[in-house]
Amino acid sequence: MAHWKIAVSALAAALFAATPELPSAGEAAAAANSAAVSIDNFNFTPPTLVVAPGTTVTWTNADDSPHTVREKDGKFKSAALDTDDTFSQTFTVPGEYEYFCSIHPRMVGKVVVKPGAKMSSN
Ligand SMILES: [Cu+2]
Repeated sequence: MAHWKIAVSALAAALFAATPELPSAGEAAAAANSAAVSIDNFNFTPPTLVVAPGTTVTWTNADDSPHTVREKDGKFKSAALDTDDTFSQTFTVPGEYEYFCSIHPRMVGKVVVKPGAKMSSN
């Protein structure tokens, strides 16, 4: 894991070196801070999403059934999402945010906000 992060950092540094205007690594990370969760077949995918603080997460309902995204303590909640509707939430405070679908409470997911987390598309 540590080696992977070093490799990514090195790659990022190489990319920045080739760019005329050199953003700091922090600025580059902030600019890229978005992530997606799909709601499909009564599942949140990925079920656990790890993001850096400042990331905007967008849920998209790919199901024919309506779903919601509701944090277990009510920190955020969407309206009912019909097919192809989206809901976005920006996470600034590190922590673990467990959420569920209030229409189908067995549908659960989690967003983990962790400083230094790299963008992940899986
Ligand atoms: Cu649902």
